[in-house]
Amino acid sequence: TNRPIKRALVSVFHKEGIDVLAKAFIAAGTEVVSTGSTAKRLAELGVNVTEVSEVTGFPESLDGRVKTLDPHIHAGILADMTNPEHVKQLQTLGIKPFDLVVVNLYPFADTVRSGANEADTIEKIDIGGPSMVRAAAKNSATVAIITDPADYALVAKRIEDGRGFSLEERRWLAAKAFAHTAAYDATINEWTSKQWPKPESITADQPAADDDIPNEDTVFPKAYTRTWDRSHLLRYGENPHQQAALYLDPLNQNGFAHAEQLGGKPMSYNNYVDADAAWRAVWYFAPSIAVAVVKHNNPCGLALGKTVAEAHKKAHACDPMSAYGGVIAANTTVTLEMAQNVRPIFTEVIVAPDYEPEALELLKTKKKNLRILKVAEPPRAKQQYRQIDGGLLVQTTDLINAPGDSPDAWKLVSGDPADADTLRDLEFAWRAIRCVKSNAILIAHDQATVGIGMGQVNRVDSCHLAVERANTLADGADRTTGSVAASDAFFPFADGAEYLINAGVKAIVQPGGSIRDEEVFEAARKAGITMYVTGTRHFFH
Ligand code: 93A
Repeated sequence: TNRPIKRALVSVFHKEGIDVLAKAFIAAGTEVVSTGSTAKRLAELGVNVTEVSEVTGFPESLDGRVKTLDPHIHAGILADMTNPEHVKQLQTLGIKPFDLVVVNLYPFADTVRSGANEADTIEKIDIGGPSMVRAAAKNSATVAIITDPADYALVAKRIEDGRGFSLEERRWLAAKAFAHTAAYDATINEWTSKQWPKPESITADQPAADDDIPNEDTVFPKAYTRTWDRSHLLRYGENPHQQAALYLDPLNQNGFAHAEQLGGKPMSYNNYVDADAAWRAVWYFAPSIAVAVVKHNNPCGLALGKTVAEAHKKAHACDPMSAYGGVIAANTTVTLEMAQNVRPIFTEVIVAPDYEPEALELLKTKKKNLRILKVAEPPRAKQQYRQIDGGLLVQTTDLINAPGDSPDAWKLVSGDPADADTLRDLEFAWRAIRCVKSNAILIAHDQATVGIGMGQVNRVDSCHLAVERANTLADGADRTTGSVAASDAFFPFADGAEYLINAGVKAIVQPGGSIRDEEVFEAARKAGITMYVTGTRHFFH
């Protein structure tokens, strides 16, 4: 089934690497047909090349929009040379078949990324290229299609040794080519759907949508299918026996995954997971100055401060034992003072929008293994994806200002209205709870966490854990009395709330909504503590 490569069609945007092909074409005496600047480059490299316009008898026109879109080209690609009827027709039409097509598409994503204007971006939507790629991939019975410059060396070898490709190999190349054009179109689709939203005039003339159906434009997983650029292989995945790689979103180049690394060892898979969680956590508090310390995707300390150094000190004090080997994120420039405080603490990653030069210098020279990341922009991903076997779950991200986040929207269900300081702590706790894995209970004091109970399969265990952490970690000092508590979802029974009350918290904020709400409120009233319900929960699984 091997078909030697006698005639090739080459049309590539990026010309890098085609010298390898040129050498092979020359050595094997391959007949080469090519578009404008590709032909020019191949000729410079000594290839005896025929211009597409010579084959079509039609000039490249409309600013290059019409180059290869011509039956003289497409019949040559699509003729199945194992079919005698096709062979006969080509002869009658005076068209010669291709054995190989090499295409490298207009760089659409790069053009968007460069900030080009709309007209220039549209011009970089390749039409002729994908048509050739899809035609050649469809006709893998007789044509080999190359879209990946990484395959140039392979194809050069097969041209030179005269073997060409087997049917199996051509089919594999075709599958790769279809994946390439599908991802290319998905990227265009994502850009156009952002650029050209549905006009009011269409909405007005469409029948009313069923309220139960979520807004498709918001949740449809376009971003998942677009061209993600592989950045690099990671040493391993979550465990050393798992393989892993980092892929970058070409349309969100300022996101966390594109962080600039200013020092330290290469990032690992788990470093990325934890640092991303820490980075998201601190932005729930902007414009206040916030620092998060994260371990295993959960905060072991989160705090606000008048300075970033103070915020870090408070966050670290929540659970100094767990902070060992953690990830630190700040939502403002890391100062020298903070860097000095971080220095003695074993830390895997630090991430921030920027660093004072002396702070960076200190961290780089005194903590050689510390991975130092600088990220250009706060998180802005609007959708979250989770793979399940055989499918994909998509949801819009938990909003920074969800309904019920502001104390103005809370309902007092027990005790006196909180004074200003208590309310400030309650609001802090309510904001912080959303980055703690459910079931989450968080005890806070002075805009800092003092005890966090996370990831338990019942709420009362999370209450126990939060109280225990608050007190034992402070060397037995009582950090719960006079603190406030938040619960990410309602208390199904009064037991959890009672446990917190007995430990001494003075106020609790929780969503409410349990059928036993009254029992829970009653427990708070009996103890005379303040309880607010928000009406909105912040599960995080
Ligand atoms: O504008 S196009 O969509 N119209 C075409 O007919 C066409 N044929 C090839 N773009 C077209 N191409 C693209 O031109 C190829 O995909 C490749 O990226 C580029 C190569 O052109 P040149 O050889 O002039 O650099």
